[in-house]
Amino acid sequence: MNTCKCSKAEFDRERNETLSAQPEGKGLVTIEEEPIIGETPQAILKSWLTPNPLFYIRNHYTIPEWDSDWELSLGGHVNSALSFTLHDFHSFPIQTLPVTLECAGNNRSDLEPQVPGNPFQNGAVSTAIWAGVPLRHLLERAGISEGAVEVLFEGYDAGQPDPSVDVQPYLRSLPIDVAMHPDTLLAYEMNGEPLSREHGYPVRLVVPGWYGMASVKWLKRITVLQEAFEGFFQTDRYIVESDDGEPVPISKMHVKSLISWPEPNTALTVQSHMINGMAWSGFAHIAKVEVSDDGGETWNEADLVGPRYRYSWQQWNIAWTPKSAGHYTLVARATDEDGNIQPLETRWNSLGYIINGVRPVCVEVS
Ligand SMILES: Nc1nc2c(c(=O)[nH]1)N[C@H]1C(S)=C(S)[C@@H](COP(=O)(O)O)O[C@H]1N2
Ligand SMILES: [Mo]
Repeated sequence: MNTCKCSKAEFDRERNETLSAQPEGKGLVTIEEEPIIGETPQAILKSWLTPNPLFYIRNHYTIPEWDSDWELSLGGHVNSALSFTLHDFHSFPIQTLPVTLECAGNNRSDLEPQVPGNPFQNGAVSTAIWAGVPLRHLLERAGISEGAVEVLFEGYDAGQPDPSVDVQPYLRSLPIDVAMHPDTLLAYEMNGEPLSREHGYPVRLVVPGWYGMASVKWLKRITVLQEAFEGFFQTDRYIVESDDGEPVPISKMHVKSLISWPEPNTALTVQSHMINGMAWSGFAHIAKVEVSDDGGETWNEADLVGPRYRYSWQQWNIAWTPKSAGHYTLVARATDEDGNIQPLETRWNSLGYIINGVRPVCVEVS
């Protein structure tokens, strides 16, 4: 397990560095100004849904500019190429779905040794009720031709993903079966509001259960492919190495939990406290969450509370009364209904993805 960031000075320095970049009154903790990247302050969340202004933002490039006549084109290996205006989108029946998005690099700052990349703490995960049109309706209208294997999504945003690489749009593909899944959405609303510019206005992809990189924002073009796509964001990024050194693309979110309260280094007294947090998995419902106050020696099962949906995180809480004054290391670990258990240790990888090992929260009880 990661060692606790137990020294108050060490912890304060870390947090102040991030918070000092945060404009007064704004909720998101800024990681980068341009392109905008910010994480959710989990401790102030009072609800299961993340309010839109507190939903984490992860952009690779500057937010693209809009003219009024946006259109989404759908072509490639289809019977008839089509294009859709926002008006066309509103003519399809609306589908709503609560979905948790987690950036593959969430908790990167916990990795030891450190790796380059956005130094997220635990805030690059948020939940919204998305509304839009299942992608399959558009694909069915165009008609997928024989031999198609993937669907490629292009955003309006573009730039150099790395100084050594040419300017290119944000491009990601999905296997046909995922693209045709009834829950894969082309979303135009988030928590009942039109998508904001930060989150992909006017229409974005939402791929439930997958890490956030799959949910392409500011959609411009959808292309049905006869071959697997091998772009930068699928071959140079969003991959981890398997045990035999093979690159494996990242897809579903691994089982994970976070402690929303208490925050690290909270000063508590010897009385009953309600520890609470969130747990999620891209593979299945959360089956249980266990909490330990001794760094993982002994565990107690928490209550699963609040709404329970397939693709959104699960709230949990547990009453805890410390036996005496002293120093405690609180940890939570989640298990999903497929039997996946959140590991005690993250599998270190050089790009810093899938950081789902339990995260100790040290508290002082007096
Ligand atoms: N067009 C486009 N789509 C994108 C990105 C991007 O940079 N450009 N970032 C991806 C990544 S890495 C994540 S984690 C999610 C973040 O979505 P959010 O900013 O709405 O939280 O968007 C994904 N979709
Ligand atoms: Mo991400």
